[in-house]
Amino acid sequence: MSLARPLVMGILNVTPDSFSDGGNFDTCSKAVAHAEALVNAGADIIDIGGESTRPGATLVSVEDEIARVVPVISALKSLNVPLSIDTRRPGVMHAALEAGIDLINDIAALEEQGALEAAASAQVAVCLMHKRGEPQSMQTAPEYDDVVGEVTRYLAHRRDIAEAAGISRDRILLDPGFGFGKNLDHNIALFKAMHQMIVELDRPFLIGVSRKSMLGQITGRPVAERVIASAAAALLAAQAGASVVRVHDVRETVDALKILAALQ
Ligand code: 7PJ
Repeated sequence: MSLARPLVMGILNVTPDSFSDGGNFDTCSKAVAHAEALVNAGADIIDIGGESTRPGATLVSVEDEIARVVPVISALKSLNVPLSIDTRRPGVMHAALEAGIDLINDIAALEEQGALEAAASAQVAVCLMHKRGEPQSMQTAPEYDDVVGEVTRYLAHRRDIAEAAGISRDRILLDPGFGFGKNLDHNIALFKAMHQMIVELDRPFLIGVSRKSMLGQITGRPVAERVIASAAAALLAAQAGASVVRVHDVRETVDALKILAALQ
């Protein structure tokens, strides 16, 4: 995958609505239709997630997560677009690799027992993200002495551990993890330090701020009205040197990045 221009990763949540559950045909076909729309809108990568990691989300079993994502991965192989799995569970990683995934996007930076080995067992890319605490409780008063320094050191450490486990440098992406155990001041400090962190860590960055509460806190808008704020933030991330932006609103982000490429 070339990172010569910033890539747009489209978010595909495979979480069943209300009463249907994982492996459900309706859930799968809706997800596939949404993925096709993301690709038509210009997505370079599709990020498939079967576990909600939003603040306060409830846990799903490994079996349910696999039952949700694997049929979707299999159905999307024919789209010929790189596929990413958003998971922190080694069991899900193995199943997704088997189904033909190209990138493991782990909000726990391969910390779970067996995750490093799972990722190293295949020639795929990995994204190592910083978070503090667990999604269920991480937004209750996160504290740092020096958020930029602490996140930078953590990512350097996980980068080195991944390399030592046999994942080659050119397959490693890093992510400061906006909103994962960070308050608005922390998120702003990290965003402003992004360029410096990319230079210091010497790895491509993947940035996910799409529709997140930090944008709601800045604009005062509810989640359904954060499209412009999200595209603006994706544009600024790309300008700061991010290699991949993870977004819900692909068409709008692609337009914003076209403007950046043409007018910068
Ligand atoms: C991120 C993610 C992110 C990476 C989620 C949401 C929460 N993976 N998965 N970075 N966020 N790498 O989209 O609001 O920021 S789930």
